[in-house]
Amino acid sequence: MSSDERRLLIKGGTCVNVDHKFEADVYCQNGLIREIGIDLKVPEGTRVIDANGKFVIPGGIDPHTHFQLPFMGTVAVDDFYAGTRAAVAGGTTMIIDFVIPGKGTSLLDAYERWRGWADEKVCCDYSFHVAVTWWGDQVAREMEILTKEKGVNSFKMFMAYKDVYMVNDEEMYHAFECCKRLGALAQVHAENGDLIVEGAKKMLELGITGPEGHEMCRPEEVEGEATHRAIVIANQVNCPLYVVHVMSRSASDAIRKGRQRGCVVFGEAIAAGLGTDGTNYWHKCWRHAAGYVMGPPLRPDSSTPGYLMDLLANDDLQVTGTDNCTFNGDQKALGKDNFTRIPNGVNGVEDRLSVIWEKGVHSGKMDPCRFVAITSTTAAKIFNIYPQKGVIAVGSDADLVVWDGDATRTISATTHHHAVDFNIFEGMICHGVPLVTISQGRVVYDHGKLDIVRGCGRYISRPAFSSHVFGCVQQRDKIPRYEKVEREPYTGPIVQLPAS
Ligand code: URQ
Ligand code: ZN
Ligand code: ZN
Repeated sequence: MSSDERRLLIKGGTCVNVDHKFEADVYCQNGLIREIGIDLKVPEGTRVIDANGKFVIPGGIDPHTHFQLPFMGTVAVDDFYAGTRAAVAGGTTMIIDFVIPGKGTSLLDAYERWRGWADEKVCCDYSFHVAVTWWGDQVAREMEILTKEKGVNSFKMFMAYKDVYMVNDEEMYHAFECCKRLGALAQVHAENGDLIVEGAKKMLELGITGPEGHEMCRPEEVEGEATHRAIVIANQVNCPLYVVHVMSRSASDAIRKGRQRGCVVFGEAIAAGLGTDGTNYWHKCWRHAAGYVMGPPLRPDSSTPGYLMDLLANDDLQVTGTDNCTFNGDQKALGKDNFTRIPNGVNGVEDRLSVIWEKGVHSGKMDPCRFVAITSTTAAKIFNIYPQKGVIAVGSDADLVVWDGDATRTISATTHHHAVDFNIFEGMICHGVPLVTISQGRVVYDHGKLDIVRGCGRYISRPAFSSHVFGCVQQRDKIPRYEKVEREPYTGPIVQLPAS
């Protein structure tokens, strides 16, 4: 692409960073933000984007996707091309996906396999978390290589999906110790996997095979208990913790209480949990109900989405993602007679920003600066790619969105850019519309028209020891937590035990 086309002036907008809003033009060249100011003079041939009366925000960062995940006997239908296509159409310019090795297999081999899938397809920048689905010396060794040589600074442990991804408390303890030593963030899928198995048996014995059984077998206390347990285990090893897809009052309250007592824990809400709820599992249409099946389930308490948004507004929850892991109707139908076989996962990557603007900013719960924090900046800080990403600043990547906070759009599978044939937000009207998405200084989406290049996204390495995460952790290690009591030896009587 000629250098002229890589010269871009976003003119007349209201720029929004996490700390303030300001009127300014933004000049970008060759993928970076070069100048920010009023009435900028720019070189001939610069492409001008009119942002008058609109916001200019940092491109969204979605820290939780599963594109083309092989899962429950099939493969998620949004692959790295369709998934990142949907992302940029919705104003997201970076995603962080998950490498998930099978139990007993190499984390490094899985990382290389996932890189092969993604690099040739992504339309925007991306990175990978890596899942730890088993424990042993090899895992520790490979975690070190991934952290020091592959730019991975986050590892996810599943407390659910028994016999598939699930690790037990002892394995999680050792994985947390390793994360802490490496300066990597420990992430958890927090549900009690043993209770889920028993709960599912109970449902099926009662003849409850439909999607309603999916929620009833794992009610929110099953998520809340595991969330609390993960926070305690992480705190015992002084390891920072990130709880993915917080779906309930119980889990979010465990995080809020953990933070209040000084634990270093971050909570991630997802678009699905903020924009819809678990009453859909009781819908009479099986395909509709199955379309909402994900883990942890959406909650039937219809006040939950508003509650989670309130917590995001006041920083009791910190980040939003989507957990985008999509399956068509014929794939969901693998579980038509048994809900435990319905591939778990829903959409979100295209609609996250509009759903959160509608439910968070248009509702008056938060301002545009907080919106930018929870959709971009905080994720950049947590995953240690700030200020390269997540801010409108000179020298930062030119990942930007011209955002119309007043316009509305109606969400539908008939118009979305996903590969999947279903949208959990079908028919929802949202204030907050991306007009222009700019990725690496290129216009990739312009008033409904995509201009993407398959494979042009970059893998973004993420250094260890993010100060936003580890800022106080290392100091805590210097403070003695345990001290021995010096005392005279005991010389009294000792009971004689039978010689067994
Ligand atoms: O559990 C996850 O995050 C992955 C396997 C996606 N599926 C889901 O239901 N959340
Ligand atoms: Zn999960
Ligand atoms: Zn997930």
